[in-house]
Amino acid sequence: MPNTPFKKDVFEGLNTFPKFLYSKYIYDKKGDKLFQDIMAMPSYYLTNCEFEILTNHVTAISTYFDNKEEGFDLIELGAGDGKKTKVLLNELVSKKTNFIYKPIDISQNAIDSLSSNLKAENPALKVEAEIGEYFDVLKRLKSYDSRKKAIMVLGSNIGNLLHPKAIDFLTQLKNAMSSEDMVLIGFDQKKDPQTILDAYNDPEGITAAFNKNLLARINSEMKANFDLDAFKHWEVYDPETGTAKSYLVSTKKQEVTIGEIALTINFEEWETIHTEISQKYDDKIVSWLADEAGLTIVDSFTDNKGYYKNYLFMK
Ligand code: AVI
Repeated sequence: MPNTPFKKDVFEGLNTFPKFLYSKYIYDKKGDKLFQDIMAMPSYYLTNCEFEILTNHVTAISTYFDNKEEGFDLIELGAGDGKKTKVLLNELVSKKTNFIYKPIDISQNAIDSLSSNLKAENPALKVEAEIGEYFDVLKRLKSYDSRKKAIMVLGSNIGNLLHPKAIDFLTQLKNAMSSEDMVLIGFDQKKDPQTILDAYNDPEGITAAFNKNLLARINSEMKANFDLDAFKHWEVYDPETGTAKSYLVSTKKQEVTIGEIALTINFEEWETIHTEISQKYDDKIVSWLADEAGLTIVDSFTDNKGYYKNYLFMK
């Protein structure tokens, strides 16, 4: 019987019709590396847009965060490699701000390399990293010390959640916040559908390898025999709902065995596994999500093209 959350989710997702797997399982060491490669692709505009926003609005954002005598904790959920956050960290350190940076990520690899990297680059910075899933961490956040919390969720990571889950996430964030706390969240915006498809379907096949890393992980961690070449990465975008969806499509009728969970799965030719959603937003959707969660939008910042927006919320 499946005895880990990953195994349980694989068992359930591949026994359901239509089949699905959760994108959070893409991120092992190789998945992290592939995501770094994605963020470096010019077609994956999200990274550069958010970098531009944080660079151009660093003074306004740090002024919102740093308005308390006793300082604050800067908590980042899903910290990744921290490239964008460094803009803000450098500004805060250069102003001798009283704060501790608390990056939180599901990936041990990401946290390890971020912590050593930050310490080397900026010895004056106080870092207290944690490993964990968003929802678990949010529960723990409540019991953090009583200083002001400035929370950041960058990279449009919220876009990997369906709206009900995103509302749940924002509600838990709100519940973990006190009246002076703030949260800055990145939301990728609706735009020319072609631009979005290009971001998730690069000709080099980096996104395909990233998506297929789910199968590679199942192969290596659960003694499975997925033939990665017999699946095709496929991206669709619905401009009406703003939802981009990733699939792995079986290019032939095939049988796959997953030894560790004693599961044999049959795929018809062109049968799909849905693997990820990457939601795109506009102001209306973000205000609706905020209302549902009991959060208020205090300010928002965008890039020159209006491709991406960071919204600042309080409760
Ligand atoms: C992490 N997340 C916000 C990325 C996204 O844009 O949905 C993951 C990703 N999937 C394909 N490319 C990047």
